[in-house]
Amino acid sequence: MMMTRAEVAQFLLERDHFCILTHRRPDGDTLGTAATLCRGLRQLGKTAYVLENPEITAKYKPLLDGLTKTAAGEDDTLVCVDVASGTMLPASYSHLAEDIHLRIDHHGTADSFTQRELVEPKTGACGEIVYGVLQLMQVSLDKEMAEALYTAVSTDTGCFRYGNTTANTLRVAADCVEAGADTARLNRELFDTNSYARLRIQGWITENTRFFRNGKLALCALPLKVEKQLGATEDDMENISGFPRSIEGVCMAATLRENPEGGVKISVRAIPGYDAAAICAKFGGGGHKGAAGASLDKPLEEAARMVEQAMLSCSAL
Ligand SMILES: [Mn+2]
Repeated sequence: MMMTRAEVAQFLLERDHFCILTHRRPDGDTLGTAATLCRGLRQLGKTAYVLENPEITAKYKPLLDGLTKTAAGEDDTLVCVDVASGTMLPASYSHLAEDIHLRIDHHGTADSFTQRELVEPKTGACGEIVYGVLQLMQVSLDKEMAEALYTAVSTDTGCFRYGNTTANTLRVAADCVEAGADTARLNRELFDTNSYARLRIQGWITENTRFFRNGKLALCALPLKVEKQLGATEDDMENISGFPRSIEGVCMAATLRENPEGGVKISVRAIPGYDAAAICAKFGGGGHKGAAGASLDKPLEEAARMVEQAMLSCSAL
């Protein structure tokens, strides 16, 4: 059942015990939104926790200080945030998928899988939706809540640089500043800090990216053994596919990484006028025109040649 923000506010007000669920490989939006909702519900005198996500990385751990628990209670109302499908839940609590009472999300392509849903595909970050609901419930932002909310809206919009940034995103961010969020510190930690391993990976990509069509198309095939040699963890690799696209003149870039279990993960990034999803669709994947992904059960170099062909045939320019 699809619900409006007002109906969701009413639903939350009527209940007292909450457990909030986040998605696997959790990002700033799912975790920041969960922390915001949890703190907002507590401000109203309710019992609320975020279910511990085993895949949380060090960068985001402080957001959830004092907010987590390890198992959902019998009487808990289960709310998931920023979770596009049941398969997006961490394996350790995927069994809860069918019991979720409410899903708050902004993924338009998502399958409906919960009893009640508030989904706004045009909203830049899930945090904006939850903040809108909390405002209807007369919750007022405090500093901790504001820093969690700012983390949600800033990370999903690439620090307000991506096309999903709206006037509302910026208004929400302004509210966070007014409520005391230290946005300069958050921006430095979230967007202006690189691990040494990540910089070494970027160095390798810089040296080894191949260019086609006068440098408009780029492809980087990153062997797993290079990731290991340079000491990169998944945390260091977050959003790495955006890096070759950021090279001057590159309109569309594909990054290929080897899965430890075999096969290759393809991520394509593109600027307007190019279609990353069309490339990935050729390999059974999908996504948006600007960012898409696919998997290919081939050795790295063979996969690279196939992706190169797909990029050349899809781009007339
Ligand atoms: Mn999101």
